[in-house]
Amino acid sequence: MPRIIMHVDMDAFFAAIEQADFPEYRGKPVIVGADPQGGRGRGVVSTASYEARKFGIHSALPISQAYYRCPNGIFVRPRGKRYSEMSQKIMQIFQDFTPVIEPISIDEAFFDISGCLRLFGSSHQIALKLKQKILAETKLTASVGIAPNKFIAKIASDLEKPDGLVTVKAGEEKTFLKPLPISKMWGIGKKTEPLFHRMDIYTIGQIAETPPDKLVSIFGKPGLSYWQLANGVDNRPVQGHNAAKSVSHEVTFMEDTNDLARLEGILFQIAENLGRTLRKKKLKAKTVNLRIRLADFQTFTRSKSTLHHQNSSVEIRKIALNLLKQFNFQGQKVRLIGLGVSNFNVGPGEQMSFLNTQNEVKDQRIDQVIDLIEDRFGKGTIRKASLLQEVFSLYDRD
Ligand code: TTP
Ligand code: MG
Repeated sequence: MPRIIMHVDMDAFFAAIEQADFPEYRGKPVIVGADPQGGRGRGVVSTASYEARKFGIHSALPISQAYYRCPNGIFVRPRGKRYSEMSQKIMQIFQDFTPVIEPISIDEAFFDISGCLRLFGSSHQIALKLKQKILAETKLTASVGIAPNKFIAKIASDLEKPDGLVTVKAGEEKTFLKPLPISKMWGIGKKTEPLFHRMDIYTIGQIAETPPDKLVSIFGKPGLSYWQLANGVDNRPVQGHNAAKSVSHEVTFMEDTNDLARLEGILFQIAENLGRTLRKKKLKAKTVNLRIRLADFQTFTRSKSTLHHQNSSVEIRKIALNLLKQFNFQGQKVRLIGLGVSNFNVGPGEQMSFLNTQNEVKDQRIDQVIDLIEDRFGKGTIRKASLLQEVFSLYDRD
């Protein structure tokens, strides 16, 4: 069954909030960022309204340049608290549609809507409903991309901005990607792009047609990802905010052992439990990880991924025993043995149920999303988020 992934990204987020809060700014070029100081200001543009983009103003442009390009524009300092508040409000609206959302920055998130079509008809209708709800509750517009995977959904949401809605159906992935410039690909930035150009490759379609081993010989391991993405293949699951990343269990021996039958017996038991846990949580895993610590404390992990996600104890056991068989004990005894599974997808039953459940559950989930956003900001795991934090602390006018 092909998945249906939705990517939502707010339009000109900070600037649109300014226009929503101050009606006199609507329809006008609004530039959020540093103080232009009559063209002598330092610092950069955070974002610009679409009216301002017509003057060539965009995120990260020096504010002096922005002033030069549009001296009559409305220049405002960022109001970080207000933008966070609106971000939370939007994430809350997303929550009304699905519990499985993956926020990836202050104004965008992925959902997996594979399980919810029965309730709402089509993915197109779901997207329209979501956009309407966002507009009604925040006076902001969002752009939506719908596709069989994350990579294409993200590209699709960007294509018809602002207020866009682009759907790519299963089977149409390659045709959709073919004419697009390589700069649209994840992972291809200013350094990698010229390498492709040197190979006379300018479109994603051309990457798809290049033999993968050639790409690997030039770009290393990422070469294979480029090739897979270019061919419309991307199996990454939408990671719900409370999704565990792995489940594992390990045993440390009182006395080091080289009794293979005993090691096998332990793996057998752990595999049984892991499979049961996965099935209970309606999760499937793609990767099985065997961990072994030898008598001299050297610790090794050996992993094997299956073609498909699975939650069978038998399958986990088989893979674990195979990994054990191939392991080089270096003539040493074993101190610790562990087994785990990772690389989950969420089972279809769990993916989407429109959340008309108790408010309590909903509130809990919203809290978790907020925690997640804050976690991510704090740790700076997301480039944009950490950048935002800097912007906030520098220019916040609250
Ligand atoms: P984006 O979603 O990249 O941009 P946007 O929402 O302003 O415009 P678009 O319609 O193209 O999606 O970023 C979200 C917010 O993050 C943006 O409103 C301001 C902030 N931001 C910065 O402060 N600096 C930056 O360099 C970028 C890219 C974003
Ligand atoms: Mg945006």
